This record gives sequence, C-alpha cells and structure tokens, in this order.
Amino acid sequence: MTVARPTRTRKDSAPPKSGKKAKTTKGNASAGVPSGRGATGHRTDLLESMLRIRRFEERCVELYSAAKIRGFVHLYIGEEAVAVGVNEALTPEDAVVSTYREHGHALARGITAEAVMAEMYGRTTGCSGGRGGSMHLFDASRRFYGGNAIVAGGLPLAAGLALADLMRGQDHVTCCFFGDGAFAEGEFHETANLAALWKLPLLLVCENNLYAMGTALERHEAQTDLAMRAASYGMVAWAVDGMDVEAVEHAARRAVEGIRTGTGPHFLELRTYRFRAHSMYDPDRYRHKAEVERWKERDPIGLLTDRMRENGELGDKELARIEQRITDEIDHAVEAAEQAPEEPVEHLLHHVTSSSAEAVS
Ligand SMILES: Cc1ncc(C[n+]2csc(CCOP(=O)(O)OP(=O)(O)O)c2C)c(N)n1
Ligand SMILES: [Mg+2]
Repeated sequence: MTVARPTRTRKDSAPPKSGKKAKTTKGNASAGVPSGRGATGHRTDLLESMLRIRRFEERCVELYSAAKIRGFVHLYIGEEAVAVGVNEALTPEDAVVSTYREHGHALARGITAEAVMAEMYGRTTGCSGGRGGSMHLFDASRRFYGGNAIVAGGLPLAAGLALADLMRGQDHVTCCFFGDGAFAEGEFHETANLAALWKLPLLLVCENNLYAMGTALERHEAQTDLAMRAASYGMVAWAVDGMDVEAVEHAARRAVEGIRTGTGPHFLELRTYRFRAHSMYDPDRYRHKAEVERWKERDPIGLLTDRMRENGELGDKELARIEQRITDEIDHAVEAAEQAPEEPVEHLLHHVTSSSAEAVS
C-alpha cells in the first residue's frame, strides 16, 4: 500500500528519563511549560486536572448510589496521572480514542464536567446527547472519538484516524488509550502490525493496571513485559511509571515528538493501578486489600502534592482554593444535569440507521 506522507526525517527516540522535561515545539495550550506558566504553575495545572477527575468520579459514586446515574460505570480513580500526563503532549488538532474507563480522558481533553455529568445522567445536554452514558463519551469537535465498550475496539478506529491524517498530509497524532486486557485481543496485534508497517502517526497508550476485570495479567499473558512485546512489532516502546504525572508527561512528549518527525507509532506502557473495583458491580474479591493499600501509597495526586509541598510550591491555602474551585464546578455540573431535559420519546429513531427515510430525520 502506498500512502502520501508528509516529508519527515527518521530520528531515533531514546527512553525517557523520569523528572526531566523534553523540549517540544508543540503542546497543549494549557500545558503550562510551553505557554510560559513556569514549572510551578504547570505542576499546579497538572494537580488541578487530576483532582478534577478524582472529585468528579467520587461524586459519580454518590450519584450512582442514589440511583441518579445508572448502567455501567468504570472508575479511573488511581490512574489520573495517565490521562493528564498524556494529554499535555497533545494539541487540540490531535485525535483521542478511548475505552469505557474514559471519564478521565474526556475531562483531561477539555470536555467540561457539565457535559460529562449530563451524559452520565442521560440528558440531551450531555456530550453524546444523552445516548451514550458513562461508556460512550464522545465529542467530535475536540477530536475525542469515544468511549468504546469493546476491549481493544478503539485500536483499529485509531489506526484509521491516523491513516486518514497521514493520507491528507496533516501533521496530527492519534492517541489511543487501552488496557492491558487488549493484549489478549487480535485487534491490538493487527493494529500494532499495520501501524508499524505503514508508519502511522499513532500513540499507543497501554494503561497497565495489572487486571482485566478480575483476571490478573500473569494469569492471561505468558509474557507480561508489554512494552517489550510492542517493540517486537518494530515500534519504539517504553515502560513508564504511570503514577508519576510528570514522568508520564515527559514520556508522552518524547513519543509525540518522535511520531511527528515521521518515525511511526510509539507505544507507552504506563504502569498504573485502579484503586476501585473494575466497575460499580464488581465485588473486587480477586485481589488482596494489602496490595491495593500498597499502591495507594503511590497515589498520583499524593505524589505530586508531596513533591510540590517539599519544593515549597504548594501551601494549604492554595490547595483549598483549587479544591473549592473544583467543588463549585462539579456542584454546578450536577445542578445543570438535574435540570436538563431527557430526550423526548419522539426522537427515539433519530441517529439510527434505518431503511425508513422517515424514521431518520
Ligand atoms: C471484546 C470484549 N471482550 C470482553 C469484554 C468484557 N470486558 C469488559 S472490561 C474487560 C477487561 C478489560 O481489561 P483492560 O483492558 O485491562 O482494561 P481495564 O478495565 O483494566 O481498564 C472485559 C474482558 C468486552 N467488553 N469486550
Ligand atoms: Mg487492566
């Protein structure tokens, strides 16, 4: 297959060094480092983004218990550093494809808490018009292409988006988040192979939280070094501390830089952990409490807060201000969702493929 490629030079990408920032010419406008907020301001932004995700989901738990939110809900609590750190390396023109555990990815991408909460409630003001719910957050205007409930299902979609951008000569990167469970699916291996073969501008972000539902990684994979396996497809692959948001950001920036210079797909295995059960229905009986507690000692929010406090970059007042801002934002999102309308029943057949031209209006 021949695809028109923007002219790029091949450049080797070295493994990331934790704690040091990569130079970059492109980045999220809110990233702080490129926009001149300074290192402290940037770390404050990272902290606020992670706290927004954490507090948003904690509120979702309350609302779920009160039966305001229904259906499947998969919490991201414990993994916030991944969404926030990776997003810092992306521009608004880049594309993102996610999984069913995507509240964090959506919020980090800039979809508002109001639009996400309304979607959780199934209201028309939700980012998917209330039709998707927790697992299908979507916002094409931000190039956020879901929210996919099928394990590894987002990978071929991401490859298609990356191929389209490449063929159009656009210097965009597609970032695809997926779990360690995706390694058991053919879709991962097909995507990795074609992406490497065609040098697609694809950032493959594996959130290795060590479990696929109740199955531990070593119980379903003979080789558990996922970065090494990805490298076998002929792509740059690094394993990164997924609890350290700055290490994640650094690795993601290096990877995106490499992709933009035409070296093809890059793979990041982000070693992380979910502090909550797989979903709201999961009794979480397959792992020891002591293991969960051990990982909580490396809570990504706690790690960054401690680092900032040690550096004298964060005081109690500033932290309280951030927390209050987020509380207000989420209160407002809940109030707005409570008042937003549900889709009228006459719209039931809208956006549904149908042979009846009348039904599709
Ligand atoms: C193709 C497919 N098979 C099975 C399922 C059921 N299922 C839902 S989540 C999940 C585990 C996926 O684990 P992982 O990819 O590690 O993501 P995590 O939930 O840990 O974020 C499974 C097997 C599914 N949704 N899709
Ligand atoms: Mg997993």
